[in-house]
Amino acid sequence: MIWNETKECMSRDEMHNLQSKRLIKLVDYVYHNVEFYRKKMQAVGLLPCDIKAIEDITKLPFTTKDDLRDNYPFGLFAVPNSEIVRIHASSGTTGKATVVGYTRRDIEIWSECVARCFTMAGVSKDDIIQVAYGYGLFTGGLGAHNGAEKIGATVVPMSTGNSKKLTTMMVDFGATAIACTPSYLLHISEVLAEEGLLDKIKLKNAICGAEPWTDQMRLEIEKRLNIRAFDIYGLSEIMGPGVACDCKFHKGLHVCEDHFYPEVLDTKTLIPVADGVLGELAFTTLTKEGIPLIRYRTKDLTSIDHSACECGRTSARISKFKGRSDDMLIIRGVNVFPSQIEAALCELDEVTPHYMMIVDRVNNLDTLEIQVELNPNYYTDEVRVLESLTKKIAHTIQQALGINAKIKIVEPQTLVRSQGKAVHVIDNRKLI
Ligand code: DLL
Repeated sequence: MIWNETKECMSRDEMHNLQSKRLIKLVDYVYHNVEFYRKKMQAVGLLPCDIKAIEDITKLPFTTKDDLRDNYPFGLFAVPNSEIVRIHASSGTTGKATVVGYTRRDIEIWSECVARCFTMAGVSKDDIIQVAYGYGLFTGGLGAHNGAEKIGATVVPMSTGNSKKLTTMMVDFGATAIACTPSYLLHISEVLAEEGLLDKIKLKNAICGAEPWTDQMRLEIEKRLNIRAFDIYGLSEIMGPGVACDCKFHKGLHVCEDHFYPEVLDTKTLIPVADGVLGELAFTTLTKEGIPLIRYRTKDLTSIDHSACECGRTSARISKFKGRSDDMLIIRGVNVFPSQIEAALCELDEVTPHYMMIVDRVNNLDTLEIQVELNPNYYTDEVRVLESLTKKIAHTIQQALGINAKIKIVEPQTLVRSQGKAVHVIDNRKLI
């Protein structure tokens, strides 16, 4: 089976040859089946025969989310609709939805990749796994579901929407694994604590993704639930969850690079950067039939490492994501990622990692307010204690971000809990 250890341990040379072979086939495939790519290649005088090895990938033009939107809904599909067995789509909150179509073989490969990731995260056929990503057009639910079934685990398709039912079933069914967003798992840990169920669960592993989260947040979740948590990455345009996942050493996410060729690009020149240098991640789908994408710019910021991992896997690893280039806020000229606040708050026992950033502009000056929730164990309404805690948080945030922020401490359970991707920023400047 493709998702077992053997396949992942192919040598770098073997991987290189496989990627080259697959890229040559892919370019020929898109040239003859997708008008968009044929025109793009013709525009730069490129023919399929010009691509002879994986290194030639840099000759090919990039693809962006706008290209998907401009060709909405099916314009980039490489097969007739009769070959497509499933459609997924992104939410489209900032424009038209981006639509992706899968052939039967695409679904099989997707399941294999998720199975590989879940195996890396310690899930086996003996596990009972609650899938608490949303089922529907979002790829999280069905993607995780198919991968877990492929391993032979017992899948409980919870989806999102009812945390109490989830925690009750977690206890009653003896669930040993869960797949959901990290922010939702943090919330689940609170519900379990409130209901006095923490010592009744059998949970061992969590596979969390779909949004950026820090190592500090991972350690917090692991401590609260006494489990091991793993980071799974993916995006609907490329496949869904299962593009990459971290192993028990947590030193970067192993990319399923026999199917998704990763490049990290300088954000200004778009030239691939060396290992270890931060840049924008781009993927080429080496085996996808439904909607193959060439050099798709993800906007996700990471670095790449091609050295072998302590776990023995030889696949390239991408560093944990700081965020997307379009998540980065510029506040008073300083670049700020919401994940920096999460990391800073995890250092403080008095507060929870829940937070909300409110960015505004007053008299042409950017202002930042950070609402932070008090840890219920430290609950106090003594003004002096709160004042000194506010100062302590402000200092920690100042050290982490390099700018001052107004800290507003709010009562436990005040900030909205998300069941899918968490929203941490209200940027009122966009409305001005
Ligand atoms: O979020 C697919 C997914 C589902 C991945 C479940 C993992 C688990 P989209 O809705 O298309 O697909 O959003 C993709 O989410 O470009 C990243 O910005 C972000 N993202 C996904 N996984 C991670 C992660 C799914 N582990 C976008 N860390 C991506 C940081 C992530 N960001």
